[in-house]
Amino acid sequence: MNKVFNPETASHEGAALRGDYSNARDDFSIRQDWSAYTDADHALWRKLFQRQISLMPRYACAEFRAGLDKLDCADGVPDFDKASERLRAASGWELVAVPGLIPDGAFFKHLAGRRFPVTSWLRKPEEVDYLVEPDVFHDFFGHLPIISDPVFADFLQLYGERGLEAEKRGAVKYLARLYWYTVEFGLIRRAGELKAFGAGILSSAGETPYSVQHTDPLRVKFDRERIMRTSYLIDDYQKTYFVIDEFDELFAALDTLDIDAFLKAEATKPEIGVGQRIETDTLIAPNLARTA
Ligand code: HBI
Ligand code: FE
Repeated sequence: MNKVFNPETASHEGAALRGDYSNARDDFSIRQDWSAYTDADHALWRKLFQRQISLMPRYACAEFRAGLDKLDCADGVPDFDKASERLRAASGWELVAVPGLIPDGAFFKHLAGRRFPVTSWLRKPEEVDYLVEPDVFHDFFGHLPIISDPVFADFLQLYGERGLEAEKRGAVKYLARLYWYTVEFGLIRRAGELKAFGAGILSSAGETPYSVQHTDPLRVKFDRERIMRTSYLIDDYQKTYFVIDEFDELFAALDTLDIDAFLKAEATKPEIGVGQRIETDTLIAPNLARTA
């Protein structure tokens, strides 16, 4: 998610834990306080979980599904300490609880240390279908499963490292686009079929089938420079998705990125709009919709 952190406008209404940065440590982490979740929270989690899990066999990549199995989180809002143990065993990552969006620098530092910041509060029942800021369902269900894949896990750590570097050079905006179109809204092609791995897709009941099957959005073969020049929407389904074939492509894209060279050459070219197609795009067709 890519909204600028602003404690002045951070929401204080609603569930006990929402948007309360007052107890946050210097690194913006907090204690999860699992006992504060209500029965209604756990019931809402199960409802969200059941709706998404039914979509996963058809729309999520195998690595995401394997990671989700390991996290064992069907029964209610998960206990972060137990989940950290499982993630540590799978790929050497853990999670830290945060009150919501945190500043870029703090976010990058956690990723560079193989800690994924997970928002602790859960949306309200009237928000089941739509939320602009991340909550615990988006962060946990959407992000954590794929982090148990070793290649993706290393890519995300490297993103944190390169993010810290980008911050010093005033290039966070371009790194954030790479994150948006991969970690949040990435698709992968497997045996000619599109599957999703992005957290923004896989935590959304509507965007999960939309991203893979709908004929409206553009699907473009992964292209680092192209993505870093493309703006994005935070409050609607994406108009463009980028497609990889292997998670190694993500790691390599960051590993070989020369931030200064990008700023000098690519960043001076015109910005590419959401849903805009350019000449060099390799387009990829959606999966044909079949009845389940
Ligand atoms: N904070 N909790 C949280 N989650 C995010 O996804 C997040 C963030 N802060 C900054 C941020 N994302 C992005 O702007 C960076 O990836 C650039
Ligand atoms: Fe996210």
